[in-house]
This record gives sequence, structure tokens and C-alpha cells, in this order.
Amino acid sequence: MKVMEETISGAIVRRFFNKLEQNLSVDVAIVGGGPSGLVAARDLALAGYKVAIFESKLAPGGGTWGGGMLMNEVVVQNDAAEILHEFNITTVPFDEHYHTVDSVEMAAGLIFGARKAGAVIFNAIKVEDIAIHEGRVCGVVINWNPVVRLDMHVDPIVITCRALIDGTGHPSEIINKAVHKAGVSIDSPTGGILGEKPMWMEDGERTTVENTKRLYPGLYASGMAANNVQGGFRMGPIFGGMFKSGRKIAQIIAKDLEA
Ligand code: 48F
Repeated sequence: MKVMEETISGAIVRRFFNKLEQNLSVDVAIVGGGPSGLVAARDLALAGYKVAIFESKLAPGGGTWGGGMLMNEVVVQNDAAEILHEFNITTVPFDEHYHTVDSVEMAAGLIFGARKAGAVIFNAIKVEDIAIHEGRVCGVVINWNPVVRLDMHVDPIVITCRALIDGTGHPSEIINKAVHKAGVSIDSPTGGILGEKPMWMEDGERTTVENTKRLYPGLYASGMAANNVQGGFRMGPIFGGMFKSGRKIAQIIAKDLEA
């Protein structure tokens, strides 16, 4: 008779590798489980696309958990609060323009919503490179984040995709690979990365959405990564622009994948 330990280990190994195998090729790979990536993931999964998020940290959620300066409340505009209500996240009206949200409920709710819609989340996995074939981004190169952090000389594996979202936030890590490693010219005023400007909440919130677009065949940016690329201002603990950016990039990708 099998001992319990063998059953438990077997269940985890079989189920995990089945999940990985089912996602070796996806419609949309999203790098980073921050707020923009999670909204995009839910919208695209609800639209019927096969979506996988690769998040380097153990806990997805990106910059949502800590509120402002570890005070765990964030602020959203009225129209963005409506997106959170779709996730069943509670918002509390503050004045005629803004709502506050418990940042822990928001992080947990966004993750749960994306997952329940059908997006698969691989955590503790770092996207360390991209695949570009014949002028089109077509994959993410992944490795266990602890392997990368320990600088172990271990080759990665590749997940192929039809569309790739850089949702890595301020560093726009994936677009950096495209520009500096692959040497491609992206859809920005210089063809490269302009870099984020300092704090200006109102402008940053607006431009985060405006700057959300396809940057190169197969390559898209959402959230702070999109704003960093186009030289937008940062905005701190107000999150409406991130949700709207996630929604916008999902719509752009759905249109491109249909074409
Ligand atoms: O930064 P982040 O929360 O992304 P976002 O959707 O939202 C930005 C806001 O949180 C905040 C802000 C709002 O006013 O300014 O910064 O643009 O989340 C990015 C996620 O990407 C992960 C990282 O751990 C974080 O959870 N990430 C970054 N690089 C990689 C990665 C990588 N190479 N591979 C996998 N995950």
C-alpha cells in the first residue's frame, strides 16, 4: 500500500507538470502579476484566450499590497472603482471623485479574479529573456527565480505565445530585452525607451492609459512599463490608470489576435 507521503508528492508533481505542459504554448503570456497584468489576464481569459502569467515573486500582486508607504489603503477614481467591482472588490467612497480600497483585499481580489476567469499563474518564475523570430516576438524564456537569484548556471525553457505583455512595472524588463538585446525599434518617439519621469499623479494616470499599446509585432506593454517606455510621469498609490491600462491592452490584443 502507498504511504500518504507518496500520494501527496505524486499529486503535486503530476498536477503541476500537467499544468505546465498545458501551457507550453499560450495565446497570451503576461510577464508580471501586477494590477495591469491581472486585469488584462482576466479580460483576455474571459474573452476565451489561453492566458498565462509569469510572476517572479512568490506572491503576485506587484505594487498593490503595501498601499502608500506601507499604510495599506490605496485610492482609485470613480470609473476605475467599477472595474474593481467586477472582481467583487469592495471600494469605499471618499469624496465625489475617489474611492479608497483595502490594499490587501485589492491584491487578493485581483489575483483571485484573474485565476477564476481561467488565467493560469506561474509564480516564482522569472522571465529572463524573450524569443523573437523573423521580426515577431513569439515566446518567453523562463527559469525558476531562485535559480536566477542564486546565479546558478542553468539553462531556461521557453513558452511560446502569440502575444506578450510586458507588465513588469517600472523597469519594463521585457521591452528592455527587446530594445537592448534584440536591438529592435519599438513604437516610441525615439524607437527606444524614454524612461519614467518623477511624480505627477494626474498626468501619470492619464498617460499610463494613453501609452498602453502594441510596441512591436507580438509585443505589448501595460501599466507602469508602458509609461516608462514612453517617458510618462509616475503616480504612486492611485491605481485607476493601471486597471484601465490592463483593460485597454486586452482589447488591443483581442483585436490583433482576431485579425
Ligand atoms: O509593478 P507592478 O505592480 O506592475 P503594474 O501593473 O503596476 C504598477 C503599480 O503597482 C505601481 C504604481 C501604481 O501607481 O506605480 O508601481 O505596472 O508589478 C510588476 C510585477 O512584475 C513582476 C514583479 O515581481 C511584479 O510583481 N516582474 C518584474 N520583472 C519580472 C517579473 C520578470 N522578469 N519575470 C517575472 N515577473
